[in-house]
Amino acid sequence: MKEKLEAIKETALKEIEAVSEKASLEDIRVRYLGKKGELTQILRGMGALSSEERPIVGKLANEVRSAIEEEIEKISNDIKEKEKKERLKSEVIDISMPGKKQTIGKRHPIDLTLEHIKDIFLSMGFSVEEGPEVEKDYYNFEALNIPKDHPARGEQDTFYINDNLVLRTQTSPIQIRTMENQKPPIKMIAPGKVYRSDAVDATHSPIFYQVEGLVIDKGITFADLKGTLDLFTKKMFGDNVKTKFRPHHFPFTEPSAEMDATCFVCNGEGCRVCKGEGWIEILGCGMVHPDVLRNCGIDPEVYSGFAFGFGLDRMVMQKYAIDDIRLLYESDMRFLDQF
Ligand code: 2U9
Repeated sequence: MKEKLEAIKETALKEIEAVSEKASLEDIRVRYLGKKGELTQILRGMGALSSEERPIVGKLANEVRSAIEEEIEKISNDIKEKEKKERLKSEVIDISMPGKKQTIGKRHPIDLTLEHIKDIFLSMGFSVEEGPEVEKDYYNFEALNIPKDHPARGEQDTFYINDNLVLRTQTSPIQIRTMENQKPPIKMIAPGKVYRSDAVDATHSPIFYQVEGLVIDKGITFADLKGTLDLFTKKMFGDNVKTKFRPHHFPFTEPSAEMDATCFVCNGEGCRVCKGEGWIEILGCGMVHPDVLRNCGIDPEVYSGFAFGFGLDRMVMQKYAIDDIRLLYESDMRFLDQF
């Protein structure tokens, strides 16, 4: 029996030493030390031994068990250590590798300019109003005196959601909604995104920004319009800038005008920004049409008002001498970093 125990010890230790995976160690442990293991079988057969032999064989069997257990423990630790080393090796951080640059965003020139415009009008007592970008046909066109056969209603200009809903082509519906909900006096600007089914080129984008304004009160005249818009232009482009008004036509204002300002770059001399003209076109404006007031439940015999509107993108492009509107929508940090 002694020889058998020695033989078990020798083969078990050899097998354990050759193992390189934890699972195989467990197999060996079960095979030798488990309930039906080889060593256990021997211990079970000890009853047949003489009383002299039993303690000697028992002691030896325990030594063999301890030797096998210790070897399993040792190899198991070796395997763990090896795995840990391999893991650390694979997780090593190469500190010589360049890191990922964390770029911080910037305020967009449209946003910066809009904030400036809002500040100017807020300082003049205007409120800033907002409205939906998906708008009822009535608010976008009908209430503004834009008849069914007006070119602006053609499919080529307007994104229709259905017969009654459009993507707003102007921010004017915000003024209509404000007039419906508030009693005069009203002094408001309506900035926001508008949509037109235009092909993209250097001066056109299907999405652009407008800022419109509206003042309604008793006794408002064209002189109020001129004074307000001249002051706005001076605050926006500089005190030296002069304005002039040319007659124009809009369905929602009567009379209507377009306002030009002397070029803030060359002071009216003629340069690249004003294309040699000395003047730059700033905005459209006019006295709110009596029919538009009536549509909103405001009596044109009691109240009058003026309105104006301009493309914010175009104003940004004028202010920063940008010659392509696409630059404002490409999110190219090389462009945006300049503001
Ligand atoms: C109501 C009454 C009147 C808003 C106005 C303009 C003139 C105008 C265009 C300039 C270039 C828009 O970006 S653009 O295409 N706008 O010239 N807009 S008066 O008049 C209104 C608005 C609402 C109730």
